[in-house]
Amino acid sequence: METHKVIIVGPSAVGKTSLLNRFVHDEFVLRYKMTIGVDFLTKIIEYQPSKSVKLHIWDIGGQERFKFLHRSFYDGAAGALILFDLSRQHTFSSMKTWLSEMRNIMDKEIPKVIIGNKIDLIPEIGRIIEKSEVENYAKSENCFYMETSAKTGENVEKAFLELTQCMLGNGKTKI
Ligand code: G3D
Ligand code: MG
Repeated sequence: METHKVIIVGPSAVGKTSLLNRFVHDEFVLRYKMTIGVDFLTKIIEYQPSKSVKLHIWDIGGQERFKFLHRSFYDGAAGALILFDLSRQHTFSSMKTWLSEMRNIMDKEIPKVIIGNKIDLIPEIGRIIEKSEVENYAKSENCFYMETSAKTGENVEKAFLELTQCMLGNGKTKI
């Protein structure tokens, strides 16, 4: 089976590890220990009826602060999820920094999905970042935009599916 490397990036505490655990193990674990080092998990995804690939999904872990280590993290990645936290305004701008840094480090363009995570908190706290603003930004960066909750599982599978279909050129090859 084909294997592709996918990376999950973004500022600290936006839910990267939670999203990965929700997708791979279908669980939400409260009180994560801070992830130490770079870790990856594997999951097989059916991206078209009877067509599957294996994803190696890398979690930047607690190394968000040690940006000089990033090159090997990005090496060979076929797609990326870039997260921010819908409940914390400043994570939207740090996510933008992440994206531009990623473009500087990587020598080729790869499919990217921007994720606004923690959508489950919106009914409680309201929208603090305009959806249209994020959508416009994503469009200008040639990225998809999706909103997820690692807590409830909303859109988590969809986000990985969207990215995988993008990576494998689904749509372009359809007749
Ligand atoms: P990170 O890997 O990006 O650093 P984590 O983020 O996955 O460690 O998550 C950081 C905190 O956000 C955790 O809370 C986690 O439970 C919470 N979280 C992650 N995803 C969601 C979500 O979709 N909804 C809500 N409501 N919370 C989420 P603690 O309190 O353990 O720091
Ligand atoms: Mg983490």
